[in-house]
Amino acid sequence: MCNLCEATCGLLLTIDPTVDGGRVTGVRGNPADPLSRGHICPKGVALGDIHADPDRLRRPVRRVGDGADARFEEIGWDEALDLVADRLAATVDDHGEDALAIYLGNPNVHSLGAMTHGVALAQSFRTRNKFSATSVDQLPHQVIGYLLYGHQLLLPVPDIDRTSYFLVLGANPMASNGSLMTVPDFPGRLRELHARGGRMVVLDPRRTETAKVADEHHFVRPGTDAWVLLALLHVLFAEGRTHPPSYVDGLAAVEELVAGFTPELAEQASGVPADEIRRIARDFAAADGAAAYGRIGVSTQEFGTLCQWAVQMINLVTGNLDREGGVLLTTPAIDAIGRGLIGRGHHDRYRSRVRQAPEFGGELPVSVLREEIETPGDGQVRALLTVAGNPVLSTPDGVALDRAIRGLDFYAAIDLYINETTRHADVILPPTSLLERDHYDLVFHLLAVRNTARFTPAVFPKGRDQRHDWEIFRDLYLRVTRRRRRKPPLKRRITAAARMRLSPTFLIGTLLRTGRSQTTLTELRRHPEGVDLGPLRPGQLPDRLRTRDHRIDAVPALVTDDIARLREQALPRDGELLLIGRRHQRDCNSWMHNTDRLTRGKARHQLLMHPADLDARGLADGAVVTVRSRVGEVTVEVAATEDVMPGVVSLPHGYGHGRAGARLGIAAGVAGVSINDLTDPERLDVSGNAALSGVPVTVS
Ligand SMILES: Nc1nc2c(c(=O)[nH]1)N[C@H]1C(S)=C(S)[C@@H](COP(=O)(O)OP(=O)(O)OC[C@H]3O[C@@H](n4cnc5c(=O)[nH]c(N)nc54)[C@H](O)[C@@H]3O)O[C@H]1N2
Ligand SMILES: Nc1nc2c(c(=O)[nH]1)N[C@H]1C(S)=C(S)[C@@H](COP(=O)(O)OP(=O)(O)OC[C@H]3O[C@@H](n4cnc5c(=O)[nH]c(N)nc54)[C@H](O)[C@@H]3O)O[C@H]1N2
Ligand code: SF4
Ligand SMILES: [Mo]
Repeated sequence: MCNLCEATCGLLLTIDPTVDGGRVTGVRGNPADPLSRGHICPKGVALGDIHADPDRLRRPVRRVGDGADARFEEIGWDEALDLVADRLAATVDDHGEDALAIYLGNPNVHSLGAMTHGVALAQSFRTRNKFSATSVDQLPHQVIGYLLYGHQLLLPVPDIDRTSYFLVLGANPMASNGSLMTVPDFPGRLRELHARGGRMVVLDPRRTETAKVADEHHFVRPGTDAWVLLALLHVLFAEGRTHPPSYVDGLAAVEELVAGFTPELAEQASGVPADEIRRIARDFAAADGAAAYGRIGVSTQEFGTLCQWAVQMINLVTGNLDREGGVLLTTPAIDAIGRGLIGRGHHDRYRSRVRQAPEFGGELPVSVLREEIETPGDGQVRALLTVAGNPVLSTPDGVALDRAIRGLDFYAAIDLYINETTRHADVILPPTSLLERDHYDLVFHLLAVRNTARFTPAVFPKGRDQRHDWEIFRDLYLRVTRRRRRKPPLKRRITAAARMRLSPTFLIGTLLRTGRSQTTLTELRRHPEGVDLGPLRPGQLPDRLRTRDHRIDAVPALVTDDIARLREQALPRDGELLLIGRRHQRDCNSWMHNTDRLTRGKARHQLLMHPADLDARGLADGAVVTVRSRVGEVTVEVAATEDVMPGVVSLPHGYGHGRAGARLGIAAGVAGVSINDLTDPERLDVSGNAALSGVPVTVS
């Protein structure tokens, strides 16, 4: 099973065992996989390249020297683990728990060991300064899951295999392969939807790969989706097209809240014609199974939480929640929610020291990390641990964060590579690669468009002198605890240490044997292609709600208060440009740009701009332009295209390798610039999620 994105495709590898202890010579999609049905994308083909990559770290390294003179030298595991444990323990003993910051990057959710052991290690540090990629991504979804359904990951999934109307905002599954909707073979599933007579409607400021295969695409001005979504609700209520389930409270209040949000107002704000909004609302309500879906384009904006609330409301008031062809909850073999492996979430139990930003689920918005490092005082961050992340490229104002990280007393990273962030680490601890470790997906079975269970045993034995990530987490936990002056209570320590010593695979076996799992590890080992547990099941609500009264409160205060803020939103001025991001099928967030297979051919990191906007500035296609925001500037080639809405420019996310140069094994022509040198850490949604989309910029 490929773990590079949320699609989790089943693969068939061909191995030549005679080269270097085993080399991948071929990668294909596995037609027998009950979820991915043979799908593969170019990144999956590159899995073997990661394994064989000479740039990939196999042993711990220690940084020697600073700045341009810095280099890394290999050291032994014991020395490296001792060094990291000494410094982490000393930091929290001398300066308090909050002096250590932890950042968990995206690949953690794609690693079994990170889920079973990494989260436990992070939680063993009692610091408030915990961060992750969540707050530059899907935090609004989690907040809404928590507020409406009582659990941050109780997120209904579009029933794409049976729906007849699929409304998509701010997502490009043709390139991303889906997110918070594990949907391998999106192109195939869309063809089937069309063959059934179904429709897909896309709202996006760019005519994306997904928009191009949709039945309808409407340009929407970045950051104004909330107007459109509230107007859709307005029409549904005004025309009596609602038939909500009985377990929902507060719908009269919702009707009142959206009363002023007419399609005409939405048109002014968003550019989507009022008549089209009315028609979409009617089509949606009339469809025999309809699903509204909004992903990071509508999460990473100033009204992300409001957007995600409205998306849920549209599904709910039209009777499409928990309905075949609408949006449904999964029933995975390991129910990580029901069994309490993932907590419900909590909000505003404490706030960040400098900006007073509220926590969610024990994490603070990563947009405050820089100021927590650089602002002196009690609780100032002095040491950092990152696991599988690259916040210098992936979080707002990367230039400032880069500087702040350089100023830390100590920084340790657990990562496969030296990247723009980990190059500042004092020590990097590299785990085994995916092909050397067992995998069971605890997260994405939970979000998949079909119920299946798949276990992937390690393809290659662990190399000599290598460690799995869970072993690194275990060893750090044991060593840090031993060194702490103030240790946790003995009983808790013994239980935690015993649990840290159990392998992830053992834990998966136990979880499958107990509970109400529909399969066992033995069966999954006999069927490496996976076991089919059937289509998603309707009729699970209100039983599965985790709210205290098993009802849905449709009007959580956090959301309704934000509607007032929306009314005050300044609409873009004429001539103003708004910056959005994009993903390409061959990109994998900020890594894998050192692989020839995924980067050969024409560079694809240009600034996309509408010809009319170029003309207005006397610029030509191919010119080198300077893009400026409140925060910073970048210089990049511009490409003219009518695929972006006038007034919108787009840069891909995950580029900007130039700052570290060829040292990362990335060719100069591939390096590009980082969109997050322009994004603004002051622009947050109410959830604390970064508003990465719709950043005002100038281009000259
Ligand atoms: N402007 C803008 N910013 C964005 C986004 C955007 O669309 N626009 N997207 C956001 C999103 S959705 C995300 S998820 C974040 C991603 O941001 P991050 O999670 O911070 O970064 P990644 O680029 O995913 O970097 C992952 C790192 O993990 C390492 N790695 C890979 N596999 C493993 C492993 O198994 N173990 C360990 N220990 N390390 C591993 C890789 O070498 C790489 O260095 O970026 C966010 N930032
Ligand atoms: N090939 C590839 N696949 C990936 C990744 C990758 O880096 N490369 N990353 C993975 C990760 S970590 C994630 S989280 C998922 C994300 O998966 P998706 O959510 O599908 O991500 P994007 O492709 O960035 O699509 C976001 C869309 O939102 C649009 N958009 C921007 N601003 C707005 C706005 O204000 N309103 C509306 N309506 N639309 C807007 C953009 O034009 C873009 O088309 O992809 C995953 N899959
Ligand atoms: S879509 Fe590509 S990267 Fe994602 S899981 Fe499938 S093969 Fe891997
Ligand atoms: Mo993400």
